[in-house]
Amino acid sequence: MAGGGDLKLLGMWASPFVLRVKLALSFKGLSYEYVEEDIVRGKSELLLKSNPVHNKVPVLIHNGKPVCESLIILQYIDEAFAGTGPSLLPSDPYERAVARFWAAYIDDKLLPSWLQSFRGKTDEEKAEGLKQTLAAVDQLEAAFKECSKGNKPLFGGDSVGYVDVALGSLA
Ligand SMILES: N[C@@H](CCC(=O)N[C@@H](CS)C(=O)NCC(=O)O)C(=O)O
Repeated sequence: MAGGGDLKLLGMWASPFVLRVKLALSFKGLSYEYVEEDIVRGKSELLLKSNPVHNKVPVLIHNGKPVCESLIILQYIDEAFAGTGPSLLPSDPYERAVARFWAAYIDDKLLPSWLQSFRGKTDEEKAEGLKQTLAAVDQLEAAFKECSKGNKPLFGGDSVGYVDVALGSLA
C-alpha cells in the first residue's frame, strides 16, 4: 500500500457511499486510517466539524482538509493521487464527462426510485418505485452496452473505473 500523506476516512460499515471510497482507495493502493462513526447514537465532533453542511459520512480528510460527498471524493482521490495506481476516470474529456453523467444518474435517478421501492408509504408508492427502478436499470444497461462495444468487461473499459465503483458499491 502506498502512503497518501495523512489520509483519514470517516465512515460507517453499512454505508454504500463509504464503500465507494474504500474501493477507490483500495484500487489506488492507498493506505489510510479508518474511523468508524456511530451515525445513529452520536456523530463525532470531527465529523460535525468536517462536514458541517450535511453531517454525513463518508468524509475523507487529507492532510487535515476534509472532502465530502462520495462521488466528489472519488474524483478527488483520482486527481490528488494521479501518479498512484490506476486512474478511475478516463483520460479523454468526453469519456470522462460520460462517466460523470452516469455516476450522477445512479445517485439522482436509480437510487431514489430503488429506495422508494421498499420505503414507500403505500403499496402504490412502492410499486411506482419498482417501476422506475427497472426503467432506470434498463437505461443503465443500454449505456453499458454502448460503453462495452469491443467487448470491454467493465463500464470504464478493461479496468475498474468511476462508474463501476459508483454502481458496484450499491450491489
Ligand atoms: N450523497 C452522500 C450520501 C451520504 C449518506 O447518505 N450517508 C449516510 C450513511 S449511508 C449518513 O451519513 N447519514 C447520516 C445522516 O443522515 O444523518 C454521498 O454520496 O456521500
